[in-house]
Amino acid sequence: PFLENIINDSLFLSGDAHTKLIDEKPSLFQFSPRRDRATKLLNYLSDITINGNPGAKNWRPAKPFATPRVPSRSIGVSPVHQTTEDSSKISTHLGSRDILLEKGPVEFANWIKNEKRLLITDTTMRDAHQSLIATRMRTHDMLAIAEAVSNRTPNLFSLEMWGGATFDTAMRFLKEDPWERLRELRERVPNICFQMLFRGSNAVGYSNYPDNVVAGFVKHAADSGMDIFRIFDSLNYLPNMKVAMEAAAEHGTAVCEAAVCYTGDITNPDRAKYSLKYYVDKAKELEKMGAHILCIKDMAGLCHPAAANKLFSTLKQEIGIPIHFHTHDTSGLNASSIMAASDAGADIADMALASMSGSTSQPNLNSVCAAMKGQERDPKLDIQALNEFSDYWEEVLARYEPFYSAPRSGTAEVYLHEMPGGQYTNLKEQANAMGLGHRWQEIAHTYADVNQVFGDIIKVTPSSKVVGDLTMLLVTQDLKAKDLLTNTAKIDFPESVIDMLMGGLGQPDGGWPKDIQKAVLGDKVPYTVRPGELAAPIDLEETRAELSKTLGHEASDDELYSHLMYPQVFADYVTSLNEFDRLTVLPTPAFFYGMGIGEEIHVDIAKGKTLFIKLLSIGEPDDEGRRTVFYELNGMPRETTVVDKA
Ligand code: 3PY
Ligand code: ZN
Repeated sequence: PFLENIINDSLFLSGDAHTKLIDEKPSLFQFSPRRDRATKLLNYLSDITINGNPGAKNWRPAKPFATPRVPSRSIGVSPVHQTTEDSSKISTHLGSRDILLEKGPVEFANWIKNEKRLLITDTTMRDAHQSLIATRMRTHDMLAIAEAVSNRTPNLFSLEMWGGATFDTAMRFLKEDPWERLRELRERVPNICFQMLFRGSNAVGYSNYPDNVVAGFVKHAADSGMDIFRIFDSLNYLPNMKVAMEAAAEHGTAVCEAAVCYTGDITNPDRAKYSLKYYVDKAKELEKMGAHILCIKDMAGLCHPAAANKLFSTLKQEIGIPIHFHTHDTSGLNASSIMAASDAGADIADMALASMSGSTSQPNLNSVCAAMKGQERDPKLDIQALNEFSDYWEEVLARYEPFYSAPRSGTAEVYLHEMPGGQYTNLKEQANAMGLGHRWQEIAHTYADVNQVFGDIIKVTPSSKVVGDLTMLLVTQDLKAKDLLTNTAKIDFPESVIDMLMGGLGQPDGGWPKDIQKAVLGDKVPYTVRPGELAAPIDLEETRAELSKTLGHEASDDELYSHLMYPQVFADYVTSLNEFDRLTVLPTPAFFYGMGIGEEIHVDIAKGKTLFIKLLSIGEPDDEGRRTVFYELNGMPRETTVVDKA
C-alpha cells in the first residue's frame, strides 16, 4: 500500500515532490505491513497458546487429543424410501431433499404420511450440542463427517444443523460465519433435508424483530439451502408465528413446520391449563395457518410415554398434516416416549447419535433404531454407519470438555422445574460461576415458583430466559417468588421481565396475571397487540448502505442478516476476521487451547492450499512482556511476537 499510495499521489505525480513530502503528507507514510493469512493465524495461535482462551475457561488438555477417526464415506449404503409407490425408481443416494425438490412441500408432506417407517431427524449438529456443550460445536468438526452422513444415511428425514442458539454462538464464541456453515454443509450433503429451529418473530435472536426482517431472513436462509423451518413461539402465541410461516410457505421449495411447545402433563388433572384439548386446538389452528408439518416441541422432555401415547394418537385423528416429535431425554425416559409416539402414529422423530444423545440432549438414535429393527416402523437406517458416526462424535466431544455441563444421568427434577434442555445446562453453569452451585435445589424450586407467578407459562427461548433471569435475581437476594408480589420495593426487575410483562413477547393463553403485571410495571400500561405490529419495518437497503460503509465493501445478504440479528456480535466477529482471518480452518484443539511445543498441525486455508504449522519454541518475555514464538511454516522458519498477559 505504501508504494501504491506514493506513486498515485498527485503531488508526487506532479513532479513537485521534495524531501518535505513526508512532513506535508504524513498519511502517505502510515502504512501497515502486509499481513497475510498465515501470519494472522499464527498470531491467533500464539495468543491462545501463551495466554490461554478465556472462552474455554483457560482449560488445557492433560494430554494431546486422539485424532477422531472419520468414518468411511461409502460403505454400507442401505436402500431408501422402501414404502413409497415409486421407491424402486429412487437410487440409493437420493434422499428426502430430492423428493422435496421434485414434489414441492405439499406433496412432500403427503409422501411423509405414506411412509411406513418412523422417519428420523438427526439433531447431532444442532440441538444435541446446544444442550450438551453450550452450542460450541465448530463447523470444522461437522464438515469432516458430512459426506459420510450424506452417503451412508441418505434415508434420514433431515439433519437439524442450524438455528436456535447456533447463529449467535457461531459468531460470538466460535468466530465463525453461520452462513458459511450452512453453505459448506449443503455442498457436502445435497440429498438430505436440512432443518432449522426458528423462534417465530424472535427469528434466531431473543427479542422481537420487525416483520420484514423476519420474512427476509427466512427467504434468505431458504435461498441459501435451508429446507425445513421449524417455527415456534415461546408462549405458543400463534400470531407471532404467522409472518415466518407465510415466508416459509411462500418460498416454494421450503417446508413450513409449525411447532406447538409442550409443557405440563396432559395425563395430570392438576395441570389443567395444558390439557390435551389445549394442544389439539393449537395444532388445528396451525394446520389452518398453512403448516405443512406439525411439530410437538417438547423442549424440556416432559412428554413421558403415557402422555405421548395419548397426545399422538389423538392428534393423528384430529389433523391431516404429518406430525414430528421433538423431545429431550433429561428424565432418562424419553426414548420410550418416542417409541410410544411412533406406535401412536407420529410420522417423524428427533434423536441424536448415541454419543451425543441422552441427558439434556435428544434420546439415543442408535439404540432406538436397533430396538425397532424388523418392526413395522423400523426406521431402516444403517446401524453400522450410525455406530461409526457415534464413535467419531465421541472422540470429537472429548475436545469440548470445558463446555460439557449436562447432568451425567437422567433426572426426575425436570418434572419440577420444566426447564428446556438447553437452558438447564446454561443455568446450572451460571449458578456454578456465581458460586451458587450448592443452592441448585433452591434455584430449581424458585424457577418453578416464578413460573406459577407468571401464570404457568410455556418456557422456551426467550420466555425461559426471563424466568431464569428472575430466578437468579431472587436467589442471589435471598428472596422467594412470593416476595415478587409483596416485596417489590426491594427488587430491581430485569429489563427482560419488564419487557415480557409489557407484552413484548406476545400474550400467553389467558393473559398475564394482573397482580404480577402491576408489581413489575406499576402504572405503565401494557399492550396486548402483536409486538410485530408495533415495530416499524427496517429499510433494508439503507441498512445495507450503512453497513457497507463500515465494512468497506458492499455488504452481502449474509452480512446484512447477521448484522440485523446481532449488530454488536457481528461487528466483533468482523474485527476478529480482519485480525485473524477465518478461524474455522483451524483444528478444534488448536482453536480452543493453542499448540504444544513440537506439535504440528495442518490447516487447509483454501482448496489445494495447506499450511503445515509446527510450533518450535517460545522465547522468554522481554521487559515489556513480549514473547517471540517460533514456528516452522511449510518448512520455513517464521516467528510472531505476542504480549504475555500473565
Ligand atoms: C432454542 O430456541 O434455541 C431452543 O432450542 C428452544 O428449545
Ligand atoms: Zn430442543
